[in-house]
Amino acid sequence: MKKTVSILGVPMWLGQTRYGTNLAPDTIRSTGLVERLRGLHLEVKDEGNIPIDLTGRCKRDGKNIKNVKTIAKCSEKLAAKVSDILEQQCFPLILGGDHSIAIGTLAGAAKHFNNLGVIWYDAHADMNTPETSPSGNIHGMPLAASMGLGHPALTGIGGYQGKIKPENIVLIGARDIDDGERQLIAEKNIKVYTTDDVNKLGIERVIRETIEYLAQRCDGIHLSFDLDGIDPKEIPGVGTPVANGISYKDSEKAVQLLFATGRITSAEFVEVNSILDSDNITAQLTTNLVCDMFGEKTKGKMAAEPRRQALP
Ligand code: 5AB
Ligand code: MN
Ligand code: MN
Ligand code: MN
Repeated sequence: MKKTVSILGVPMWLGQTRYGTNLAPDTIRSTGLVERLRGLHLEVKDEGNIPIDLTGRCKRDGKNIKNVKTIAKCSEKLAAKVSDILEQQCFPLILGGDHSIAIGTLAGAAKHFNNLGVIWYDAHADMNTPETSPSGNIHGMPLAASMGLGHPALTGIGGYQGKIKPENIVLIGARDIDDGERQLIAEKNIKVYTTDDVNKLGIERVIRETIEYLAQRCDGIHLSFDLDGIDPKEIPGVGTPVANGISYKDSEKAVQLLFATGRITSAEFVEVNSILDSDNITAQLTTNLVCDMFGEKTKGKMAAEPRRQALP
Protein backbone atom coordinates (compact mmCIF):
# COMPACT_ATOMS: atom_id res chain seq x y z
CA MET A 1 0.00 0.00 0.00
CA LYS A 2 1.29 3.42 -0.89
CA LYS A 3 1.67 6.06 1.76
CA THR A 4 -0.64 9.07 1.65
CA VAL A 5 1.09 12.42 1.30
CA SER A 6 -0.48 14.95 3.68
CA ILE A 7 0.13 18.53 2.59
CA LEU A 8 0.06 21.14 5.33
CA GLY A 9 0.61 24.87 4.74
CA VAL A 10 2.07 27.19 7.39
CA PRO A 11 1.56 30.81 6.28
CA MET A 12 4.07 32.29 8.70
CA TRP A 13 6.13 35.40 8.03
CA LEU A 14 6.90 36.68 11.53
CA GLY A 15 10.12 34.68 11.81
CA GLN A 16 11.60 37.42 9.64
CA THR A 17 10.56 40.89 8.54
CA ARG A 18 9.44 40.60 4.92
CA TYR A 19 5.75 40.09 4.28
CA GLY A 20 5.18 37.50 1.57
CA THR A 21 6.33 34.10 2.92
CA ASN A 22 2.80 33.84 4.35
CA LEU A 23 1.44 33.74 0.79
CA ALA A 24 3.70 30.90 -0.34
CA PRO A 25 1.65 27.83 0.68
CA ASP A 26 -1.21 28.97 -1.53
CA THR A 27 0.98 30.22 -4.40
CA ILE A 28 2.77 26.88 -4.43
CA ARG A 29 -0.59 25.07 -4.45
CA SER A 30 -1.77 27.34 -7.28
CA THR A 31 0.97 25.99 -9.53
CA GLY A 32 -0.79 22.62 -9.53
CA LEU A 33 1.10 20.74 -6.83
CA VAL A 34 -1.75 18.51 -5.66
CA GLU A 35 -2.82 17.60 -9.18
CA ARG A 36 0.71 16.75 -10.25
CA LEU A 37 1.32 14.57 -7.21
CA ARG A 38 -1.96 12.76 -7.87
CA GLY A 39 -0.74 12.32 -11.43
CA LEU A 40 2.07 10.23 -9.93
CA HIS A 41 -0.59 7.90 -8.51
CA LEU A 42 0.02 9.14 -4.99
CA GLU A 43 -2.79 9.48 -2.49
CA VAL A 44 -2.74 13.16 -1.57
CA LYS A 45 -4.63 14.79 1.26
CA ASP A 46 -4.55 18.58 1.44
CA GLU A 47 -4.88 19.44 5.11
CA GLY A 48 -5.12 23.20 4.44
CA ASN A 49 -3.17 25.81 6.39
CA ILE A 50 -2.40 26.23 10.09
CA PRO A 51 -4.23 29.39 11.24
CA ILE A 52 -1.81 32.07 12.46
CA ASP A 53 -2.90 34.38 15.24
CA LEU A 54 -1.40 37.75 14.39
CA THR A 55 -2.52 39.57 17.53
CA GLY A 56 0.41 40.86 19.52
CA ARG A 57 2.83 40.64 16.62
CA CYS A 58 6.06 42.64 16.36
CA LYS A 59 6.63 42.45 20.08
CA ARG A 60 10.23 42.18 21.10
CA ASP A 61 9.55 41.48 24.79
CA GLY A 62 12.67 43.50 25.56
CA LYS A 63 14.93 40.71 24.28
CA ASN A 64 16.70 40.01 21.03
CA ILE A 65 13.86 37.89 19.69
CA LYS A 66 10.84 39.00 17.65
CA ASN A 67 7.29 37.66 17.78
CA VAL A 68 8.18 34.76 20.01
CA LYS A 69 4.64 34.33 21.42
CA THR A 70 2.99 34.17 18.01
CA ILE A 71 5.59 31.77 16.70
CA ALA A 72 5.42 29.55 19.78
CA LYS A 73 1.63 29.33 19.43
CA CYS A 74 1.86 28.38 15.77
CA SER A 75 4.64 25.88 16.49
CA GLU A 76 2.50 24.04 19.06
CA LYS A 77 -0.36 23.70 16.57
CA LEU A 78 2.00 22.59 13.83
CA ALA A 79 3.77 20.06 16.08
CA ALA A 80 0.44 18.48 17.04
CA LYS A 81 -0.65 18.29 13.40
CA VAL A 82 2.63 16.79 12.14
CA SER A 83 2.50 14.24 14.92
CA ASP A 84 -1.10 13.30 13.91
CA ILE A 85 -0.08 12.91 10.28
CA LEU A 86 2.75 10.53 11.23
CA GLU A 87 0.44 8.69 13.63
CA GLN A 88 -1.82 8.00 10.66
CA GLN A 89 1.17 6.55 8.78
CA CYS A 90 1.05 9.42 6.27
CA PHE A 91 3.95 11.44 4.91
CA PRO A 92 4.00 15.06 6.17
CA LEU A 93 4.80 17.53 3.38
CA ILE A 94 4.94 20.97 4.97
CA LEU A 95 4.84 24.17 2.93
CA GLY A 96 6.18 27.34 4.59
CA GLY A 97 6.20 30.01 5.57
CA ASP A 98 9.52 31.22 6.85
CA HIS A 99 11.96 28.77 8.42
CA SER A 100 10.80 29.39 12.00
CA ILE A 101 8.14 26.76 11.25
CA ALA A 102 10.79 24.02 11.43
CA ILE A 103 10.60 24.33 15.23
CA GLY A 104 7.04 22.97 15.11
CA THR A 105 7.67 20.45 12.36
CA LEU A 106 10.62 18.93 14.20
CA ALA A 107 8.83 18.94 17.55
CA GLY A 108 6.00 16.92 15.97
CA ALA A 109 8.19 14.59 13.93
CA ALA A 110 10.90 13.81 16.50
CA LYS A 111 8.32 12.25 18.86
CA HIS A 112 7.97 9.36 16.44
CA PHE A 113 11.63 8.38 16.25
CA ASN A 114 14.43 7.51 18.66
CA ASN A 115 16.92 9.37 16.52
CA LEU A 116 15.46 11.69 13.95
CA GLY A 117 18.07 12.83 11.42
CA VAL A 118 17.80 16.25 9.81
CA ILE A 119 19.09 17.34 6.44
CA TRP A 120 19.20 21.16 6.49
CA TYR A 121 19.46 22.33 2.88
CA ASP A 122 20.10 26.07 3.31
CA ALA A 123 22.53 28.95 2.71
CA HIS A 124 22.36 29.49 6.48
CA ALA A 125 22.91 27.34 9.56
CA ASP A 126 19.83 28.63 11.45
CA MET A 127 21.57 27.90 14.75
CA ASN A 128 21.39 31.29 16.42
CA THR A 129 20.00 31.94 19.87
CA PRO A 130 18.83 35.36 21.13
CA GLU A 131 22.37 35.70 22.55
CA THR A 132 24.12 35.19 19.19
CA SER A 133 21.52 36.41 16.66
CA PRO A 134 22.47 39.52 14.66
CA SER A 135 18.78 40.16 13.83
CA GLY A 136 16.50 38.75 16.53
CA ASN A 137 14.66 36.93 13.71
CA ILE A 138 13.46 33.48 14.71
CA HIS A 139 13.89 32.04 11.19
CA GLY A 140 17.63 32.08 12.02
CA MET A 141 17.09 30.03 15.21
CA PRO A 142 15.08 26.84 14.51
CA LEU A 143 17.93 24.34 14.48
CA ALA A 144 19.37 25.68 17.75
CA ALA A 145 15.89 25.59 19.34
CA SER A 146 15.43 21.99 18.17
CA MET A 147 18.71 21.06 19.85
CA GLY A 148 17.40 22.63 23.07
CA LEU A 149 19.27 25.92 22.80
CA GLY A 150 17.65 29.36 22.97
CA HIS A 151 14.39 30.84 24.23
CA PRO A 152 12.45 28.43 26.49
CA ALA A 153 9.18 29.21 24.68
CA LEU A 154 10.77 27.69 21.56
CA THR A 155 12.90 24.91 23.01
CA GLY A 156 9.93 23.53 24.97
CA ILE A 157 7.46 23.15 22.07
CA GLY A 158 5.66 19.80 22.22
CA GLY A 159 6.39 19.55 25.94
CA TYR A 160 9.92 18.24 25.67
CA GLN A 161 13.44 19.56 24.99
CA GLY A 162 16.23 18.43 22.72
CA LYS A 163 14.40 17.05 19.70
CA ILE A 164 17.47 16.72 17.52
CA LYS A 165 20.96 15.57 18.46
CA PRO A 166 23.84 17.49 16.89
CA GLU A 167 25.35 14.28 15.49
CA ASN A 168 22.10 13.65 13.58
CA ILE A 169 22.30 16.89 11.58
CA VAL A 170 23.82 17.52 8.15
CA LEU A 171 23.93 21.02 6.66
CA ILE A 172 24.05 21.23 2.86
CA GLY A 173 24.65 24.51 1.03
CA ALA A 174 25.69 26.52 4.11
CA ARG A 175 27.73 29.57 3.12
CA ASP A 176 26.58 32.43 5.36
CA ILE A 177 27.28 31.40 8.95
CA ASP A 178 27.38 33.81 11.89
CA ASP A 179 30.17 33.73 14.51
CA GLY A 180 28.05 32.15 17.25
CA GLU A 181 26.80 29.52 14.81
CA ARG A 182 30.34 28.75 13.70
CA GLN A 183 31.33 28.21 17.30
CA LEU A 184 28.39 25.87 17.91
CA ILE A 185 29.14 23.87 14.76
CA ALA A 186 32.76 23.43 15.86
CA GLU A 187 31.86 22.63 19.47
CA LYS A 188 29.24 20.02 18.54
CA ASN A 189 31.18 18.76 15.54
CA ILE A 190 28.21 19.19 13.19
CA LYS A 191 28.60 17.92 9.64
CA VAL A 192 28.56 20.66 6.98
CA TYR A 193 28.78 20.66 3.19
CA THR A 194 29.21 24.13 1.70
CA THR A 195 28.39 24.95 -1.93
CA ASP A 196 32.10 24.67 -2.66
CA ASP A 197 32.09 21.15 -1.19
CA VAL A 198 29.12 20.26 -3.41
CA ASN A 199 30.89 21.62 -6.48
CA LYS A 200 34.11 19.85 -5.60
CA LEU A 201 32.70 16.45 -4.59
CA GLY A 202 29.61 16.39 -6.80
CA ILE A 203 26.06 16.31 -5.45
CA GLU A 204 25.81 12.51 -5.84
CA ARG A 205 28.72 11.94 -3.47
CA VAL A 206 27.46 14.54 -0.98
CA ILE A 207 24.07 12.86 -0.81
CA ARG A 208 25.58 9.37 -0.58
CA GLU A 209 27.86 10.44 2.28
CA THR A 210 25.00 12.26 4.01
CA ILE A 211 22.77 9.20 3.98
CA GLU A 212 25.59 6.88 5.03
CA TYR A 213 26.44 9.20 7.90
CA LEU A 214 22.85 9.53 9.14
CA ALA A 215 21.88 5.90 8.54
CA GLN A 216 24.40 4.77 11.19
CA ARG A 217 22.07 6.07 13.90
CA CYS A 218 18.85 7.50 12.54
CA ASP A 219 15.52 5.68 12.27
CA GLY A 220 13.93 8.57 10.34
CA ILE A 221 15.18 11.58 8.38
CA HIS A 222 13.50 14.96 7.97
CA LEU A 223 14.41 17.10 4.97
CA SER A 224 14.24 20.81 5.75
CA PHE A 225 14.63 22.54 2.42
CA ASP A 226 15.17 26.32 2.54
CA LEU A 227 14.91 27.57 -1.04
CA ASP A 228 17.76 30.01 -0.41
CA GLY A 229 20.10 27.00 -0.46
CA ILE A 230 19.76 27.29 -4.25
CA ASP A 231 21.53 30.08 -6.10
CA PRO A 232 19.50 33.33 -6.06
CA LYS A 233 20.04 33.77 -9.80
CA GLU A 234 17.75 30.79 -10.27
CA ILE A 235 15.54 31.31 -7.20
CA PRO A 236 14.72 35.03 -6.90
CA GLY A 237 11.80 34.79 -4.47
CA VAL A 238 13.59 34.51 -1.12
CA GLY A 239 14.09 37.11 1.61
CA THR A 240 17.71 36.36 2.52
CA PRO A 241 19.51 35.51 -0.75
CA VAL A 242 23.19 34.54 -0.62
CA ALA A 243 25.37 34.32 -3.73
CA ASN A 244 27.25 31.16 -4.72
CA GLY A 245 24.35 28.83 -4.08
CA ILE A 246 23.84 25.24 -5.20
CA SER A 247 22.48 25.02 -8.74
CA TYR A 248 18.84 24.16 -9.31
CA LYS A 249 19.94 21.14 -11.33
CA ASP A 250 22.03 19.75 -8.47
CA SER A 251 19.22 20.49 -6.04
CA GLU A 252 16.79 18.53 -8.18
CA LYS A 253 19.23 15.64 -8.26
CA ALA A 254 19.66 15.93 -4.48
CA VAL A 255 15.95 15.54 -3.70
CA GLN A 256 15.59 12.70 -6.21
CA LEU A 257 18.51 10.78 -4.72
CA LEU A 258 17.43 11.43 -1.16
CA PHE A 259 13.94 10.17 -1.77
CA ALA A 260 15.10 7.16 -3.69
CA THR A 261 16.79 5.87 -0.53
CA GLY A 262 13.36 5.40 1.05
CA ARG A 263 14.69 6.88 4.28
CA ILE A 264 13.09 10.34 4.17
CA THR A 265 10.15 10.33 6.57
CA SER A 266 9.00 13.99 6.34
CA ALA A 267 9.88 17.13 4.39
CA GLU A 268 9.32 20.85 4.41
CA PHE A 269 9.94 23.55 1.80
CA VAL A 270 10.35 27.03 3.27
CA GLU A 271 11.27 30.67 2.76
CA VAL A 272 9.55 31.20 -0.61
CA ASN A 273 8.42 34.84 -0.64
CA SER A 274 5.68 35.34 -3.21
CA ILE A 275 6.03 39.12 -3.17
CA LEU A 276 9.75 39.09 -3.86
CA ASP A 277 9.27 36.40 -6.49
CA SER A 278 9.23 37.22 -10.16
CA ASP A 279 6.41 35.67 -12.21
CA ASN A 280 6.01 32.99 -9.54
CA ILE A 281 9.17 31.28 -10.76
CA THR A 282 10.28 30.32 -7.24
CA ALA A 283 6.88 28.87 -6.39
CA GLN A 284 6.86 27.01 -9.70
CA LEU A 285 10.36 25.60 -9.16
CA THR A 286 9.43 24.59 -5.60
CA THR A 287 6.53 22.58 -7.02
CA ASN A 288 8.88 21.04 -9.57
CA LEU A 289 11.30 20.08 -6.79
CA VAL A 290 8.57 18.48 -4.70
CA CYS A 291 7.34 16.52 -7.71
CA ASP A 292 10.90 15.47 -8.57
CA MET A 293 11.35 14.36 -5.01
CA PHE A 294 8.38 12.03 -5.44
CA GLY A 295 9.87 10.69 -8.63
CA GLU A 296 8.00 12.60 -11.35
CA LYS A 297 10.91 12.35 -13.77
CA THR A 298 11.31 8.67 -12.99
CA LYS A 299 7.57 8.12 -13.50
CA GLY A 300 6.66 7.96 -9.84
CA LYS A 301 8.59 4.74 -9.36
CA MET A 302 10.09 5.97 -6.13
CA ALA A 303 6.87 7.46 -4.82
CA ALA A 304 6.27 7.58 -1.08
CA GLU A 305 6.77 3.83 -0.89
CA PRO A 306 9.83 3.23 1.26
CA ARG A 307 12.06 1.17 -0.97
CA ARG A 308 15.78 1.33 -0.74
CA GLN A 309 17.74 1.93 -3.84
CA ALA A 310 21.49 1.93 -4.08
CA LEU A 311 22.99 5.37 -4.43
CA PRO A 312 25.48 6.08 -7.20
B1 5AB B 1 16.97 31.39 6.98
C1 5AB B 1 20.99 35.39 9.86
N1 5AB B 1 21.88 34.31 10.16
O1 5AB B 1 20.16 34.90 12.05
C2 5AB B 1 20.13 35.70 11.11
O2 5AB B 1 16.66 32.05 5.72
C3 5AB B 1 20.12 35.06 8.67
O3 5AB B 1 15.82 30.62 7.45
C4 5AB B 1 19.14 33.98 8.96
O4 5AB B 1 18.02 30.41 6.73
C5 5AB B 1 18.45 33.41 7.75
O5 5AB B 1 19.41 36.71 11.09
C6 5AB B 1 17.39 32.45 8.13
C7 5AB B 1 21.80 36.61 9.49
MN1 MN C 1 16.73 28.65 6.78
MN1 MN D 1 18.36 30.37 4.60
MN1 MN E 1 15.77 33.17 4.31
